[in-house]
Amino acid sequence: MALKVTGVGLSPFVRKVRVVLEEKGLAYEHDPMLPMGVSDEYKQKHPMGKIPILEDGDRVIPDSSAIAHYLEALTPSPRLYPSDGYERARAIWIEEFADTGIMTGTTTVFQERVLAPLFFKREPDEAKIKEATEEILPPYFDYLEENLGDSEWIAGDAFSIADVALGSAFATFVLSDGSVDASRWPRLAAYLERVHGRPSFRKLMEEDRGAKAAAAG
Ligand SMILES: N[C@@H](CCC(=O)N[C@@H](CS)C(=O)NCC(=O)O)C(=O)O
Repeated sequence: MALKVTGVGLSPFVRKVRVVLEEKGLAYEHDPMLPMGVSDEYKQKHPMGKIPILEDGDRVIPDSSAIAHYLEALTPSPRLYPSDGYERARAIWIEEFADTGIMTGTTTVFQERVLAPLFFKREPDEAKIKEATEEILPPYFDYLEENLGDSEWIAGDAFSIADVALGSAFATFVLSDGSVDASRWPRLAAYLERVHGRPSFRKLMEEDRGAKAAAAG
């Protein structure tokens, strides 16, 4: 069965899905569609016109979280959702926190530092970057630092969907020259190096850097 992902690779939600596919060793076709001016045909597949969607033959699944669940059922090994109920709930919570909490800060920095000059042809809004990096993100980093403790991964004892989602949100930040101060958040900084050092992330982050360089001309 042929799997197809639609959505530009620089999207953190598309990256999240592609990391899951890489981790599970699944081959797929990739259509790097931008989520602007999407066709009526696409809106029949995703009524909000957002990316990503996954297609598996005539099955269509919108939303990165729904797609990750589908891929887990399709290919259960390696497991990305902890078997223990509490750890599974924590993994799903951290995934949500990455997608809607961390992402509010990291996406703002990406929009201002990368998209504004390269695609919108305007100067970055420094006030928005300051608010994201000095007000929104630091308490979130404190929370992650505390939750990591001495663990290798954020939920349970193995790499999980929570690590995929956090790694993807932070990959957007790294691409925007954002960094986590290792003297203030040593566990988080080391953890992110661990996540981004995995072959799945290395491959896609290399592709991201290429896309950014190509856009910069
Ligand atoms: N909860 C969705 C979020 C998807 C999302 O917001 N995608 C952005 C790109 S990063 C998008 O399509 N934006 C276009 C729009 O909102 O119209 C998911 O996890 O897939």
